Amino acid sequence: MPDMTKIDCATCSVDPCTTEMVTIADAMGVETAFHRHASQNPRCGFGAQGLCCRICLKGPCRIAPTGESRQLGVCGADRHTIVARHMARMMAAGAASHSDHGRHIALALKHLSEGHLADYQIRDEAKLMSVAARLGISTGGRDNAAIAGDIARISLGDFQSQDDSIPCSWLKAFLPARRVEKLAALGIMPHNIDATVALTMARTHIGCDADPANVALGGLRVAMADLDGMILATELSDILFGTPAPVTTRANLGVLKRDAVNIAVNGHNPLLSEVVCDVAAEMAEKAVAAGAPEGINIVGICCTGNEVMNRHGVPLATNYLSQELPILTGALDAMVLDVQCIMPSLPRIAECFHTQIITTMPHARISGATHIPFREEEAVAIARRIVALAIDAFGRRDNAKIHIPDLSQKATVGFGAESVTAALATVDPEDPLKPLIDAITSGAIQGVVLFGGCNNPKTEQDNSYFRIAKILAERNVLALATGCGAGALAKMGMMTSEATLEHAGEGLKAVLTAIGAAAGLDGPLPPVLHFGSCVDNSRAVALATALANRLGVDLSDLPIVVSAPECMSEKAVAIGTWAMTIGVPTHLGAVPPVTGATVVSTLLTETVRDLVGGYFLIDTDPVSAADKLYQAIQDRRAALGL
Ligand code: SF4
Ligand code: WCC
Ligand code: FE2
Repeated sequence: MPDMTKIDCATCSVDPCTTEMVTIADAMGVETAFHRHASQNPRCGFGAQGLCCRICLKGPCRIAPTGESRQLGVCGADRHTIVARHMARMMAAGAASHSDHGRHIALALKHLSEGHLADYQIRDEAKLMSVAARLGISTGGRDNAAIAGDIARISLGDFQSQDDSIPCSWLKAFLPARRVEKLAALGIMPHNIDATVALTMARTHIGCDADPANVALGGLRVAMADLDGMILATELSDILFGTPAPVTTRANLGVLKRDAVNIAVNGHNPLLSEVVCDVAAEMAEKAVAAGAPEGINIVGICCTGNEVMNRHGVPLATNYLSQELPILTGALDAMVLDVQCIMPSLPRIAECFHTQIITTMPHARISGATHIPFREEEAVAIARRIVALAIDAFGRRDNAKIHIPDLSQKATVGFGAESVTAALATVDPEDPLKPLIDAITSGAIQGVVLFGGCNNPKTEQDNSYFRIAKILAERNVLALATGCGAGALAKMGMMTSEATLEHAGEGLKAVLTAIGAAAGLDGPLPPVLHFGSCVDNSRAVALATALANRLGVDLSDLPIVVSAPECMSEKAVAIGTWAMTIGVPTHLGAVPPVTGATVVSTLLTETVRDLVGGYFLIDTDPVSAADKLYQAIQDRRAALGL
């Protein structure tokens, strides 16, 4: 590839498989995200501060962050308005993405309930019943299809209601009542996901909402719509595919097998990957006949990976930033893509190898990839075609090019509100949350941190997750993790009993050991519990809400914090914003484009605290970020009198 910027990858990642493979890519002249990152430097200072407006064709307008000259865009918008509009649009894009995924699952559940989807079943009847109870749907004497139909109808209602005095059903059913009332009083409880996304686009059009605080509040409202879409995506996926329970698997590129047909599933939506997993089991003999004695090996990347990892123990190959690298092993036969966080460069890299890159969704195509349109009505037949393509590709492997790093870490995954409650119930069946509350009250557990968000090459891949997690574990803070943060911590060996023994402080270690023993596990629970994909951040909200309701407090009173040390996507911006809006101090380790506007940056890091209880902590240094997160936990403990 021409004009490739050569890099020294010694510090591009703390993941040894990444540095090994990027070094090989560099030597081969194959450009990866790490190379492209280097070639983008230096970045434009206006854009980095959020001061480049491209909302209308009079622009782009670039505004000086200080001084008297060029203070306004052509239309008269000042830097605060420009920054606020840009951030609100990022939140809207995040909400649109998560809720597009949620809508897809809700429509699948609707069609299943109508008898149109022969290839899917309701695999988790207990979850169906608990969701029905939560949404106020009667279940007595009714069949599962009818109940599922009502659940789908209420879920799709969150995309349709035109009465803006009634909050979205899932938020109302899911959050503590006092949080719902508080946000409704502030005008930041959405009534309809799609309408809220559309309103955010409308209000940020040239010449509309120019009050930066008002625009930002609109951003909080659309971020809450993002949460609604995530909750329903997660809960309905559990009904269709099962609620995760603890399972031990492995993470990192060493999960690829020389003697198997390796298929990676990458993206977010489990509707396709679940069926690919089932079909692969059935087609193993065909792979053996094609010369792969170990059959078919499905591995995950990014959040589709997290979904099948947590539900079925499918090993995780890697997370977002290193998604190109499995191709470079020369042993990946196909990568099956659905939606979101998929690098458009994958087919270019695959050109140098035999790997089939397969796109499947009508709104997520990549030139150079093989497109096999996915339809739920024919899911099994389509999955069989995909697996057959992978088996064919296996026959075209060049064995001389195979280089699989000899490294993967054990990871016990499959957590969520249900499985944590089940594990706690082995200690106290009468009152499952009591052991956790007792541990927090006594200080054995100081608080809980949720790691979420992406990889961002502006910092060493996975490093901040690992460092913050270790520091907080030593200080007896229990960690949950989702998305690419979970991928990072799984790859770094933080999801094992051994990690508890090595890194947890005495109090945390004792609690995790007691629960592990009561639950009949081999050892202590891990210090970092894998809570699933990005949409599964709602699982952490479910657990926090259960704790808040049990204690009779609001979410903003709990000693819980969120950390997104490598946030990158618009979805991560939306997630971080709703986390802060439901009352949680939220750390961002990549600086969002707000620094050019003091009105917006002060609002999001300070003023908003008085309104909703949560706030953003922006810090690129993992050690001081860990200190700030710990201090935020201590502030909450002190306010609770602990
Ligand atoms: Fe410039 Fe205003 Fe148009 Fe933005 S909306 S590009 S500031 S004229
Ligand atoms: Ni969620 Fe971030 Fe990964 Fe994509 S998959 S990269 S938004 S954390
Ligand atoms: Fe994700």
